[in-house]
Amino acid sequence: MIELIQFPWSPYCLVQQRILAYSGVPFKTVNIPSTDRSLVWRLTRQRYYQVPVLRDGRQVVFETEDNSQVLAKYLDDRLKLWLFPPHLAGVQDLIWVYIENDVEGCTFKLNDVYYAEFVPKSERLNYLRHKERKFGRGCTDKWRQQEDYLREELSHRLVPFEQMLAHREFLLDDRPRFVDFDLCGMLANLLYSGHHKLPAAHACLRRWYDRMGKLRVAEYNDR
Ligand SMILES: N[C@@H](CCC(=O)N[C@@H](CS)C(=O)NCC(=O)O)C(=O)O
Repeated sequence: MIELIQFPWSPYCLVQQRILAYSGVPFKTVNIPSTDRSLVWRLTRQRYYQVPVLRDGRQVVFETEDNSQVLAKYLDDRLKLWLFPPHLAGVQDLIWVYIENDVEGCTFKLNDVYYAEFVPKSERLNYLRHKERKFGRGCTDKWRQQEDYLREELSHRLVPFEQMLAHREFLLDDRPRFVDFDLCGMLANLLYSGHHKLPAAHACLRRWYDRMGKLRVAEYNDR
C-alpha cells in the first residue's frame, strides 16, 4: 500500500493527500513528529529531511527542487490521473509557483497563528524555534496582529481563481488537474486550525472546494 509520510497540517502534504483520495486507491498516512525527521532521513538515504515523502513498496519518492512536483507526477503516472496533460504543460508550471508562494504565503501564516492548538505540546518549542529562525523573533505574534490584513490579502490573491471558476468546473479544464489539487492543499492548510473560512466573496471557489473533496478519478475515466 502507498504510504504518505507527513505532518497532517502541512499544505504540501495535504496536496498529496487530496491526490491520493481522488485516485480511490487505499493508502496510509504516517504522521511523523515535526521535531524528528529521522524516518525521512533514513528512507531517503540521507538525501532529504522535509515532508511529504511517498513510500510505494521499494520506491521512495521525494522532491528534488522547490518547484519540482516529483511526488504528484509519480502518483499521476502510477495511478493514471491525467493531472499533467501535455496541452497544459507550461501553463500549470506558472500557476503552481503562484499557488505555492503567493497563496501559501498568506495561508500558512494564518494557520500558524494557532500552532499551539494543533502541534503536540512536546514539539511546540522546536516548531516555534524553526519558524522564528526563518521568519524572525515573534513572527507568530506578528501574524496574529496581522490576521485581518492577511485574510484580506489572501482574498485578493484568490481573485484569479474565482475568475477562472466562473467559467469552468475546474481551474483550467473540464476535469481536475494538478493545480486544482495544489490550490486545495493550500486552502486545506488554511482551514486546518478551524479558525478560518474561505473568503465569503468567492462563491465559485467555495463550491469548487466542496466539490474537490468528493471527487474520484473513476467518474472521469468512465465518461
Ligand atoms: N517544495 C516542497 C516543500 C516541502 C516543505 O516545505 N515541507 C515542510 C512542511 S510544510 C517541511 O518539511 N518543513 C520542515 C523543514 O523544512 O525542515 C514540496 O512541495 O514538498
